[in-house]
Amino acid sequence: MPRLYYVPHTRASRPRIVLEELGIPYELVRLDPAKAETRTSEHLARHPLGHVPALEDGEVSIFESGAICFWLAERYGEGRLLPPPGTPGRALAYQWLCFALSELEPPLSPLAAELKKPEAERDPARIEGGRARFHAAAKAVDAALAGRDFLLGDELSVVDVVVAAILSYGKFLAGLQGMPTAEAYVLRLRGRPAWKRATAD
Ligand SMILES: N[C@@H](CCC(=O)N[C@@H](CS)C(=O)NCC(=O)O)C(=O)O
Repeated sequence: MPRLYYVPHTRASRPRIVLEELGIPYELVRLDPAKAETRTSEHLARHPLGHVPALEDGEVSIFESGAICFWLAERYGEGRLLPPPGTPGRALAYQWLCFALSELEPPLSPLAAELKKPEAERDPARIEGGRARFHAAAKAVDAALAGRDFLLGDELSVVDVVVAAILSYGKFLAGLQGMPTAEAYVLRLRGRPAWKRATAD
Protein backbone atom coordinates (compact mmCIF):
# COMPACT_ATOMS: atom_id res chain seq x y z
CA MET A 1 0.00 0.00 0.00
CA PRO A 2 1.44 3.48 -0.84
CA ARG A 3 2.59 5.44 2.21
CA LEU A 4 2.44 9.23 1.88
CA TYR A 5 4.41 11.52 4.19
CA TYR A 6 2.17 14.47 4.64
CA VAL A 7 1.65 17.92 6.15
CA PRO A 8 -1.84 19.45 5.70
CA HIS A 9 -2.26 22.56 3.52
CA THR A 10 1.01 21.99 1.68
CA ARG A 11 2.10 20.57 -1.67
CA ALA A 12 1.55 17.14 -0.09
CA SER A 13 -2.18 17.65 -0.70
CA ARG A 14 -1.60 17.08 -4.43
CA PRO A 15 -0.71 13.37 -4.23
CA ARG A 16 -3.33 12.90 -1.53
CA ILE A 17 -5.99 14.24 -3.92
CA VAL A 18 -4.69 11.84 -6.58
CA LEU A 19 -4.90 8.93 -4.11
CA GLU A 20 -8.48 9.90 -3.29
CA GLU A 21 -9.35 10.20 -6.99
CA LEU A 22 -7.90 6.72 -7.54
CA GLY A 23 -9.94 5.41 -4.61
CA ILE A 24 -7.19 3.03 -3.46
CA PRO A 25 -6.16 2.31 0.14
CA TYR A 26 -3.15 4.29 1.32
CA GLU A 27 -1.33 5.12 4.52
CA LEU A 28 -0.98 8.74 5.54
CA VAL A 29 1.94 9.63 7.81
CA ARG A 30 1.42 13.08 9.25
CA LEU A 31 4.54 15.05 10.11
CA ASP A 32 4.57 18.22 12.17
CA PRO A 33 7.19 20.73 10.98
CA ALA A 34 6.69 22.73 14.20
CA LYS A 35 8.06 19.71 16.10
CA ALA A 36 10.90 19.31 13.57
CA GLU A 37 9.41 15.99 12.44
CA THR A 38 10.38 16.85 8.85
CA ARG A 39 14.04 17.19 9.89
CA THR A 40 14.63 13.83 11.56
CA SER A 41 17.32 11.59 10.07
CA GLU A 42 14.58 9.16 9.01
CA HIS A 43 12.75 11.82 7.04
CA LEU A 44 15.94 13.34 5.61
CA ALA A 45 16.67 9.87 4.21
CA ARG A 46 13.33 10.05 2.38
CA HIS A 47 13.73 13.64 1.22
CA PRO A 48 17.18 15.31 1.12
CA LEU A 49 15.72 18.71 2.05
CA GLY A 50 13.33 17.36 4.66
CA HIS A 51 10.24 18.41 2.73
CA VAL A 52 6.89 16.80 2.04
CA PRO A 53 5.47 15.10 0.12
CA ALA A 54 7.50 11.90 0.03
CA LEU A 55 6.14 8.52 -0.98
CA GLU A 56 7.13 4.95 -0.21
CA ASP A 57 5.47 2.33 -2.36
CA GLY A 58 7.07 -1.10 -2.45
CA GLU A 59 10.52 -0.67 -4.00
CA VAL A 60 9.76 2.94 -4.91
CA SER A 61 10.77 5.77 -2.60
CA ILE A 62 10.35 9.18 -4.25
CA PHE A 63 9.81 12.84 -3.50
CA GLU A 64 8.49 15.84 -5.52
CA SER A 65 4.73 16.27 -5.69
CA GLY A 66 4.56 16.17 -9.52
CA ALA A 67 6.64 13.00 -9.79
CA ILE A 68 4.56 11.30 -7.09
CA CYS A 69 1.29 12.22 -8.86
CA PHE A 70 2.60 10.81 -12.15
CA TRP A 71 3.82 7.61 -10.48
CA LEU A 72 0.50 7.02 -8.73
CA ALA A 73 -1.47 7.47 -11.97
CA GLU A 74 0.86 5.13 -13.89
CA ARG A 75 0.95 2.48 -11.19
CA TYR A 76 -2.70 2.48 -10.12
CA GLY A 77 -4.68 4.45 -12.72
CA GLU A 78 -5.51 1.56 -15.03
CA GLY A 79 -5.86 4.07 -17.84
CA ARG A 80 -7.30 6.86 -15.71
CA LEU A 81 -5.68 10.18 -14.82
CA LEU A 82 -2.94 10.04 -17.52
CA PRO A 83 -2.93 9.32 -21.25
CA PRO A 84 -0.74 6.35 -22.26
CA PRO A 85 3.02 6.92 -22.75
CA GLY A 86 4.04 7.85 -26.28
CA THR A 87 0.75 9.53 -27.17
CA PRO A 88 0.08 13.22 -27.97
CA GLY A 89 -1.99 13.40 -24.77
CA ARG A 90 1.00 12.28 -22.70
CA ALA A 91 3.16 14.91 -24.42
CA LEU A 92 0.68 17.58 -23.30
CA ALA A 93 0.67 16.13 -19.78
CA TYR A 94 4.46 16.59 -19.58
CA GLN A 95 4.11 20.10 -21.00
CA TRP A 96 1.55 21.21 -18.42
CA LEU A 97 3.35 19.59 -15.50
CA CYS A 98 6.61 21.36 -16.42
CA PHE A 99 4.77 24.63 -17.08
CA ALA A 100 3.00 24.40 -13.72
CA LEU A 101 6.20 23.80 -11.77
CA SER A 102 8.54 26.13 -13.67
CA GLU A 103 6.29 29.06 -14.69
CA LEU A 104 3.04 29.13 -12.71
CA GLU A 105 4.31 28.19 -9.25
CA PRO A 106 7.69 30.00 -8.84
CA PRO A 107 6.30 33.56 -8.45
CA LEU A 108 4.08 32.47 -5.55
CA SER A 109 6.57 31.72 -2.74
CA PRO A 110 8.34 35.13 -2.94
CA LEU A 111 4.93 36.79 -3.22
CA ALA A 112 3.66 34.96 -0.13
CA ALA A 113 6.84 35.89 1.77
CA GLU A 114 6.38 39.55 0.89
CA LEU A 115 2.69 39.53 1.86
CA LYS A 116 3.52 37.97 5.25
CA LYS A 117 5.56 41.04 6.22
CA PRO A 118 3.89 43.88 8.15
CA GLU A 119 2.36 46.25 5.60
CA ALA A 120 4.88 49.04 6.21
CA GLU A 121 7.80 46.72 5.38
CA ARG A 122 6.40 45.33 2.11
CA ASP A 123 8.02 46.15 -1.21
CA PRO A 124 5.15 47.11 -3.56
CA ALA A 125 7.32 46.54 -6.67
CA ARG A 126 8.05 42.94 -5.62
CA ILE A 127 4.36 42.33 -4.93
CA GLU A 128 3.35 43.83 -8.28
CA GLY A 129 6.08 41.92 -10.13
CA GLY A 130 5.13 38.60 -8.52
CA ARG A 131 1.47 39.10 -9.29
CA ALA A 132 2.23 40.05 -12.91
CA ARG A 133 4.40 36.96 -13.43
CA PHE A 134 1.72 34.70 -11.94
CA HIS A 135 -1.04 36.33 -13.99
CA ALA A 136 0.91 35.93 -17.26
CA ALA A 137 1.27 32.18 -16.64
CA ALA A 138 -2.32 31.79 -15.36
CA LYS A 139 -3.63 33.49 -18.53
CA ALA A 140 -1.97 30.76 -20.61
CA VAL A 141 -3.88 28.14 -18.59
CA ASP A 142 -7.11 30.15 -18.90
CA ALA A 143 -6.73 30.25 -22.70
CA ALA A 144 -5.89 26.54 -22.92
CA LEU A 145 -9.07 25.67 -21.01
CA ALA A 146 -11.38 27.40 -23.50
CA GLY A 147 -14.01 24.93 -24.64
CA ARG A 148 -12.77 22.05 -22.48
CA ASP A 149 -13.37 20.89 -18.92
CA PHE A 150 -9.81 19.71 -18.25
CA LEU A 151 -6.38 20.60 -19.58
CA LEU A 152 -6.05 17.41 -21.61
CA GLY A 153 -9.65 17.37 -22.86
CA ASP A 154 -12.76 15.76 -21.41
CA GLU A 155 -11.14 13.70 -18.66
CA LEU A 156 -9.47 14.64 -15.42
CA SER A 157 -5.72 13.98 -15.28
CA VAL A 158 -3.04 14.43 -12.65
CA VAL A 159 -1.92 17.65 -14.33
CA ASP A 160 -5.31 19.14 -13.47
CA VAL A 161 -4.66 18.34 -9.82
CA VAL A 162 -1.24 20.02 -9.86
CA VAL A 163 -2.29 23.01 -11.99
CA ALA A 164 -5.56 23.64 -10.11
CA ALA A 165 -3.79 23.39 -6.72
CA ILE A 166 -1.29 26.05 -7.82
CA LEU A 167 -4.00 28.23 -9.39
CA SER A 168 -6.02 27.97 -6.20
CA TYR A 169 -3.11 29.25 -4.09
CA GLY A 170 -2.38 31.92 -6.69
CA LYS A 171 -6.03 32.99 -6.66
CA PHE A 172 -5.70 33.51 -2.90
CA LEU A 173 -2.47 35.54 -3.21
CA ALA A 174 -3.04 37.43 -6.44
CA GLY A 175 -6.58 36.80 -7.71
CA LEU A 176 -7.58 35.53 -11.13
CA GLN A 177 -9.08 38.75 -12.47
CA GLY A 178 -10.12 38.55 -16.11
CA MET A 179 -9.72 34.75 -16.17
CA PRO A 180 -13.27 33.41 -15.69
CA THR A 181 -12.48 30.04 -17.28
CA ALA A 182 -9.53 29.41 -14.98
CA GLU A 183 -11.52 30.62 -11.97
CA ALA A 184 -14.44 28.27 -12.77
CA TYR A 185 -11.96 25.40 -13.30
CA VAL A 186 -10.41 25.94 -9.85
CA LEU A 187 -13.84 26.00 -8.19
CA ARG A 188 -14.94 22.89 -10.11
CA LEU A 189 -11.82 20.94 -9.16
CA ARG A 190 -12.03 22.03 -5.52
CA GLY A 191 -15.66 20.88 -5.46
CA ARG A 192 -14.84 17.30 -6.47
CA PRO A 193 -15.54 14.79 -3.66
CA ALA A 194 -11.94 13.46 -3.79
CA TRP A 195 -10.52 16.97 -3.43
CA LYS A 196 -12.83 17.71 -0.50
CA ARG A 197 -11.91 14.45 1.27
CA ALA A 198 -8.19 15.08 0.75
CA THR A 199 -8.27 18.59 2.14
CA ALA A 200 -10.84 18.20 4.92
CA ASP A 201 -8.34 17.69 7.77
N1 LIG B 1 9.07 21.06 -5.11
C1 LIG B 1 8.61 20.35 -3.93
C2 LIG B 1 8.39 21.35 -2.81
C3 LIG B 1 8.21 20.68 -1.48
C4 LIG B 1 8.02 21.70 -0.35
O1 LIG B 1 8.49 22.86 -0.44
N2 LIG B 1 7.33 21.27 0.72
C5 LIG B 1 7.07 22.15 1.85
C6 LIG B 1 5.56 22.31 2.03
S1 LIG B 1 4.76 23.01 0.65
C7 LIG B 1 7.57 21.50 3.13
O2 LIG B 1 7.86 20.33 3.17
N3 LIG B 1 7.61 22.26 4.23
C8 LIG B 1 7.84 21.69 5.53
C9 LIG B 1 9.28 21.70 5.95
O3 LIG B 1 10.15 22.11 5.15
O4 LIG B 1 9.52 21.31 7.09
C10 LIG B 1 7.32 19.56 -4.28
O5 LIG B 1 6.54 20.03 -5.12
O6 LIG B 1 7.12 18.48 -3.71
